[in-house]
Amino acid sequence: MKSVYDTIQDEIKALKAKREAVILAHNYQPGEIQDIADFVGDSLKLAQEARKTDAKVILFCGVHFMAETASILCPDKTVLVPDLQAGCSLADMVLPSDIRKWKAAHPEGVVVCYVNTSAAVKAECDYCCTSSNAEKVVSAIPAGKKILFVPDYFLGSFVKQKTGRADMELWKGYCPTHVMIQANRIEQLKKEHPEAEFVMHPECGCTTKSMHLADRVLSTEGMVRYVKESSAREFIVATETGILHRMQLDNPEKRFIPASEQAVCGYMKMNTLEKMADALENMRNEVRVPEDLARRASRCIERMMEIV
Ligand code: CIZ
Repeated sequence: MKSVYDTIQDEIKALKAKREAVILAHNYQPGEIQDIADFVGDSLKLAQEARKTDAKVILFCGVHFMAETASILCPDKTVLVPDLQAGCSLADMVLPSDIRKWKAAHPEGVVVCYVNTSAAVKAECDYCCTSSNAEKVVSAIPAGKKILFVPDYFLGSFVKQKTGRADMELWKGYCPTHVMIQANRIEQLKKEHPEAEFVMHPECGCTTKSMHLADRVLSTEGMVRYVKESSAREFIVATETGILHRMQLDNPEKRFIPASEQAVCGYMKMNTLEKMADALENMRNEVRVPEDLARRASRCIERMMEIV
């Protein structure tokens, strides 16, 4: 039987061929967008795919900073997004002027920025990282060097603990979606599903309180891999709920329980099939990072790519 999305998905496929486009979708995108994408993944995997593609146009279904990264890595491509307003509250919690002030207060330090930052912030930073490689990036920085980590406090705390880097200062930003995931609800779910494995994202505000309950603290791509390889049949998943679509498709015989039904990113869900078709049809909503800014922002991204 035809789904309600079939007609528009067929239209997008035709437009994709006409524009010689590739569609990249983040793990948190609505299921119907993931279903039509050429690649679904975390920001690192999608950045790597953007770099490899021969397509002329990249339709990036995620949030703004991700499309900026694709534009920085692929200046010869046209990067489009379904909705230019799809931003990131966490990325908005630090400005380039904040980084300059912080560096001036700690001139001996190096700045590590989470990928959830604007290109303008990345241009002020020394290293970029994602949740899948933050530990590796921080560990690659010579011991004894002071590290200023922006903007996610919880990811920073997790990495600080894992690497034992006492000389690490943390910006106090947070992801409002991951903050919806509460420690007491996780305890309750663990009691209700004693056989379930519990996988948790390091952006969760309750990471410190709930970490002792977690089988693994992982990035989205790490979670996707882990639940596939594990012999468990049930999983409690503490991250944005969009990821459950991919997990369920990959593992139809397993059960996935969101740690919070409220962990839904409003920005990620601004993208729709209709907006994708409109962007491709009218070549609308281009994200292009100006050349000078792209050159400065690419330094910390390239450093990360060399480490991982
Ligand atoms: O790197 C990403 O895509 C984000 C924002 C989270 C994750 O763990 O994949």
